[in-house]
Amino acid sequence: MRQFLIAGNWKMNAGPKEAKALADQIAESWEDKDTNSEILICPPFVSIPFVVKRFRDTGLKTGAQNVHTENNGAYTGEISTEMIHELSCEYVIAGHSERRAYFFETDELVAEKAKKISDSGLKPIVCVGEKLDERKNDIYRDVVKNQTEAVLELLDSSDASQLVIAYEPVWAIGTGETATPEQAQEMHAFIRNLIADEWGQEASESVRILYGGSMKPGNAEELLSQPDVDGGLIGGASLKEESFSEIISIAE
Ligand code: 3PY
Repeated sequence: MRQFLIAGNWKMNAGPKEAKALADQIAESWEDKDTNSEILICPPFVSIPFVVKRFRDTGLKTGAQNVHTENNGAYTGEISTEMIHELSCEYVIAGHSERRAYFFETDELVAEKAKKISDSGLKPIVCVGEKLDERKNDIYRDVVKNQTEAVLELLDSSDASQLVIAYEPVWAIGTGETATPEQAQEMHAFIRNLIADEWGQEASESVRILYGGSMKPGNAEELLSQPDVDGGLIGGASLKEESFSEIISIAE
């Protein structure tokens, strides 16, 4: 039985002041919740310490949105897994489509990041997903296959229970569009089959596959009820306590 992971990706939103206030609201509403899901927030780097501090002893978790593959050195502007570890984060997102699009991250680099995250004892949330033209041209399965297999080749089946994959169709990010539950389930099952082919059935059953791309209270129930959807990576709706809390309740 896979535990749901409900993860908020704040992207480049919520600097320290706003993050403190939002973390406070989330932690307060969490006090009355009785949930079996794992709840995670990934703030911008500068806000991580404030969210970690507020979430201490609550069971709520904090993660980072990106990482470099080296431990330290002359990489101006970058952050290492060791630094993220030191902040008491548990997860790191790798290969969000915005990083693939605006920072030219390739499948190979994303896989290297996932390997580095995993080797350092943190848990990778690897984002995969096709663009609109790739869906229209019916090559979306090939795109997601290449993205996923690059990661499966560098990691191995012993990493399965720590690995999270987020299927985020790019055409559903920041557009208000969402994949239908059937489209999401088809792709989640497809990804799980790729894992089974590479690592075996048992390992494939322990990898959590999240849906991302405009998940909100209005569509969360249908998406989360699909058999291969193990939670959500939530953008805009995680920046509002009410909508994030509502998704957490729906996940129950
Ligand atoms: C979104 O929901 O917009 C996301 O990109 C989540 O990562």
